[in-house]
Formats: sequence, C-alpha cells, structure tokens
Amino acid sequence: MNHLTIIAVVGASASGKSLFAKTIYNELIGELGQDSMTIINEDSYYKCQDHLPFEERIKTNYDHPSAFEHDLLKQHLTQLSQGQMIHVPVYDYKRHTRSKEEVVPVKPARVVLVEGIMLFTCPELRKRFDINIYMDTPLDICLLRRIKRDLQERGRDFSSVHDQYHLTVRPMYFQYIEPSRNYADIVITRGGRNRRALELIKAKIRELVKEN
Ligand code: UZR
Ligand code: MG
Repeated sequence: MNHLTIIAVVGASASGKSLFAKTIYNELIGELGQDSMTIINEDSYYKCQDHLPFEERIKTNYDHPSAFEHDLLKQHLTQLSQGQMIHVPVYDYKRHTRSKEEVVPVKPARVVLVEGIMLFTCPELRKRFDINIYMDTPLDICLLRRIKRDLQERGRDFSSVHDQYHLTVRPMYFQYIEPSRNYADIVITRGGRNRRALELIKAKIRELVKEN
C-alpha cells in the first residue's frame, strides 16, 4: 500500500469546507476511480452525548476542541494508512448526539480529504496532515450561510442560531479557528466555489494518484 496523503480543510463554521471537499471529490472520483479518494468530516466525530438529557446537550460548547473525539479520528486515520476499512459514526444535529445504529463504512484510499473547524487545534492530528488548507471566508458570509443551513438542514429556529452564535460560535472562532490559520499551507478566499483553488487542488490530487 502506498503512503496515504491527508489533505486537511479548516475554516469557520459555514465557510465552505464541506462544499470545497465535496466538489473536488465529485469532480475527480469518476476520472480517478473509487479507490482514489475519500472524505472524512470532523463533524462525524462530535462526542456521543446519549448520557446527557436534551436540555443539557443544547448547552454543550460545540465550537471547542473538547467537543470532538479526536482520538477516534486519529485512530481512524492510522487504520486508513494501514489499508484498513473504518466505520465512521453518524452525528444527529437535531438530537445533538451520535445516532445509535448508523455508522458509515469508509474504504482506504490514496488521498483522504478531512474537513472540520477544530482540526488544526490538535497537535497530534496536525502531525498527520500532509497539506493544510484554510478557508478564509468573511464571517458575515459564513453567518448568512449558517442561518440558512441551520434552519433548513439542522432543525433550528432563528433564535437558537442567534443565541449560539453569540454564546459560542463567534467567540470560539476568534479563540481557536482564526489563530489556526497560521498552520495553513494554502489559504483560500471566496469560499468553496473558488474555481482556481479547486483546480489547483484537483491537479495536485491527480498527480498523487497517478504517481502510483
Ligand atoms: P460546520 N453544532 C451544533 O450546532 N450542534 C451540535 O450538536 C453539534 C455541532 C455546530 C457547532 C459548530 N456549533 O459551529 C458547527 N455550534 O456545528 C460545526 N454552536 O459544523 O463546520 O459544518 O459548520
Ligand atoms: Mg460542514
């Protein structure tokens, strides 16, 4: 098995990380084949909170490194690098905990795109990454997208998005996410649809996969 290349994509909530990773994946997978690439979302590794009642779960600071089970993510990256299949947990945003039965099987691939808000805060994870990307999208754009997404996809109402934004999302962005921009090798402006940036990363992935 060839060395696994891990490309990490970090940025504010709703900065376009998932879109950037998904676009690259969708545009390359047909050309390079199913075993070439895979995507892992840090969100899938939000800790299981089944032991807490719902009223407590909504008080958790989800914009903090401790909200994630980074140890499991590290273990999974190790397994992928050893050519093993992993079972990624599924997170339920409406219930604020892991969904009970579901896991998603993920096969090893030559290139792994891993995306999430707190990936660069963990030194042991940083050591594993080969290319660090930071999505530097203006916060007002992120906020607009976040309101739309959380209302449409994550079962929230405006007042809950509003309160969370003031309580954790914004302050934790300044405390943890923005400083982690310093770990980036590549900073991407204008969000997940930045065509030139997409093509540059796609070209790099093609090169890595074809090296095989
Ligand atoms: P992305 N999040 C929730 O709102 N509820 C949860 O149960 C788990 C996570 C939010 C989290 C963070 N914050 O800003 C966002 N809050 O998911 C990260 N508050 O996901 O990078 O896709 O926006
Ligand atoms: Mg996302």
